[in-house]
Amino acid sequence: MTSLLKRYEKNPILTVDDLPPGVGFYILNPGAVKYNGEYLLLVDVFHREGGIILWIARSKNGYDFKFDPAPVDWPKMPEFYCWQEHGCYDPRITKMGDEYFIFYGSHNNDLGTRIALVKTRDFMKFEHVALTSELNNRNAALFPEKINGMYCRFERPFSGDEFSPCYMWMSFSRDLEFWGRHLESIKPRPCHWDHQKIGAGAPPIRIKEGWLEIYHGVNPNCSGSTYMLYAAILDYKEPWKVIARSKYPLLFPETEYEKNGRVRNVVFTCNAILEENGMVKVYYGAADSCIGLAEAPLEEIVKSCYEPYKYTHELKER
Ligand code: M1P
Repeated sequence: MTSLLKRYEKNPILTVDDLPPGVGFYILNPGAVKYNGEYLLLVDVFHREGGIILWIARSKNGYDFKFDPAPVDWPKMPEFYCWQEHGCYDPRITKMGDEYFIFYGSHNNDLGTRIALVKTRDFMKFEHVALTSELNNRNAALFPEKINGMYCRFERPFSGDEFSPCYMWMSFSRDLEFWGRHLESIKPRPCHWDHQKIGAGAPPIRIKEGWLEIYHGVNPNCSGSTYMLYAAILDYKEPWKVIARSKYPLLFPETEYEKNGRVRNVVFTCNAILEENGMVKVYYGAADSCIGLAEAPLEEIVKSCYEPYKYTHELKER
């Protein structure tokens, strides 16, 4: 294995078999947070009745997780939006003060996805905040601090079909409902594996160099796409400015459970946790089917962002 992030030896840490029998088909892409002395994963579950629901799994040590007996009681979308939510997925959790804000993909089977926001203080009761985007936008991740007095987020609008090139934008808000002042942010890079489409992974983590963003980069191939994780460091005050960026993926599909499943060759994260000892825990969906954990020291992730690109195209004489 050559990924910089090292997989937990007992991966996958959760599969659909850890849910009560017969509930769902696949689990994936959890939001992750440390709350009240526990690690919580807010997990996407492809429910057998149709739609994607969210279900919490808890752990004392960050490695051994157990699902709650019942799914999350997710708040209903208010009728005045005239938007029917058939599924909620890819939750990204950001703590601000005593509240935890969760951006997620609000999915309508006929129309597609918009970004919605829910908040909680205790991971028991969840409160709707707003439907916050137009159609065909997702991968929203809220910064844990205001930037120039405004809430700030990554978002990932896309046009055309799911496979059209698209990338990360930032937007700003005074009230968490209406978002504007859109700015282009991290973009695909030619000649790298993140050259087709990219989207925010974890909400940014404050580090001494600025902000650490772990994002996914997608590379198309003749049997689908490969999803990999990369890192970028952003300027603290002007986070749309990329200071450094990992040249090589931090994690790419190498194991059986990442290469085979509902969607092949996917590693996809919604939250990373920086531990007090300097380790970064990345919880991720594998092949849109189960959940893995991979870790690395923050120092090494940062160093990888400043590494020169060593690729050389050597033409050998025959
Ligand atoms: O199937 C891989 C991923 O595809 C989508 O990601 P993106 O928005 O980058 O295209 C999402 O549906 C995600 O849930 C899924 O894991």
